[in-house]
Amino acid sequence: MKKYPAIPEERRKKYEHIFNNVSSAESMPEDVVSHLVRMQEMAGAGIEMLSDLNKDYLGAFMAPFSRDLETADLAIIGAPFEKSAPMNASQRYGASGLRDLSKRTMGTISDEMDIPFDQCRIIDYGTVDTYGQFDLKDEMQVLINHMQKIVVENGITPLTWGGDHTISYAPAKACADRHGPLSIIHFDAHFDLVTLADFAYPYTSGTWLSRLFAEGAADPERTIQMGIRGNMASLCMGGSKSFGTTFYTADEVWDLGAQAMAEKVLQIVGDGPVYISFDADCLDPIYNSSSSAVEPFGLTTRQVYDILRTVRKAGVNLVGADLVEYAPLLDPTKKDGYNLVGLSWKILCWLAAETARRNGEKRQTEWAQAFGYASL
Ligand SMILES: [Mn+2]
Repeated sequence: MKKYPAIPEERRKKYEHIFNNVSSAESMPEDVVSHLVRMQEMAGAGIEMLSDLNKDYLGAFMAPFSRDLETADLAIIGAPFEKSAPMNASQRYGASGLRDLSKRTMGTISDEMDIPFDQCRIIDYGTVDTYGQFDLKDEMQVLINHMQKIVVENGITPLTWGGDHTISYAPAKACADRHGPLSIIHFDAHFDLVTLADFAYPYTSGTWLSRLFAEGAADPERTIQMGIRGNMASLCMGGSKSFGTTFYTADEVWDLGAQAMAEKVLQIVGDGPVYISFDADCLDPIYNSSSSAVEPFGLTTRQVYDILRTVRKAGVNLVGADLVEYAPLLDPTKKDGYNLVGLSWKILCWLAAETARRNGEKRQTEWAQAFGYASL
């Protein structure tokens, strides 16, 4: 049988040379290379540092675990809270589930994003243990105390993983105490504007936002809610009318398109401190059904990301963010978790850049632990 002609020897030799001698780093962007070189200098070992092989000693997105708040600028914090979810669906494992998946994602740095670990000193604060408090409000008080220490006393930017939506009150209140009344960019199927006249309990997943308004910690006139739909929406629309928030139903977000939606967001939020609260149930069940309040006809991860990156490019003063309501036991394929981890990474990159801007300088994350050899 006649074979197709061989690759000319000169070219084949070149490929052989590349295979044996040329590092992938030679064709990578300079900032990515310097980041990898810096990690290698901390005893890293190539590709192994990017995998999550036995990396329990590293935190979210491979950030170092630390509670040394004096040497940190940005903290990823787990808040494992689910007493207020309509059905306890396993939101208490949300943060640890996302942390685990975050260590398996690779190569999501895009042209628009700087490497967050080269922007500021990032730590994974770990998961705040609020259990052992039988009363929900005592459980919240534990989280509030941690957030006050992290954000108010130490000036650290928080990225918080829930937990059900109740938890958002604690980091948002702390951000407001530090930066002044917040503008909230709120993605949710629900308004979360329950009042004490509706339900006389101090902290619930439906009360976090209305409580922030009542305390002057967030401004309804600078708050925009997107993805609203479902039966509970019509029930709670009164809260939006009373407080005066701007909201867009999921249908309206679809009709407008991400670009036009982002422009509306920019008009509403203005130049004040901005906080993003992302309830996973804003997404269509195709993208997330691992919540306790699943609503069809929702947003796509692409829509949410496009809205956020357009707002980011325009420039707002982002001071904190949370992603809540992920219930990993309802996510056997981990698809929903990866969607949320992907959005978390984009928001982390954004928060890191904003933190560097507020610091007036770039600071590099340091890893006390050696990469590569310690765990294998
Ligand atoms: Mn919510």
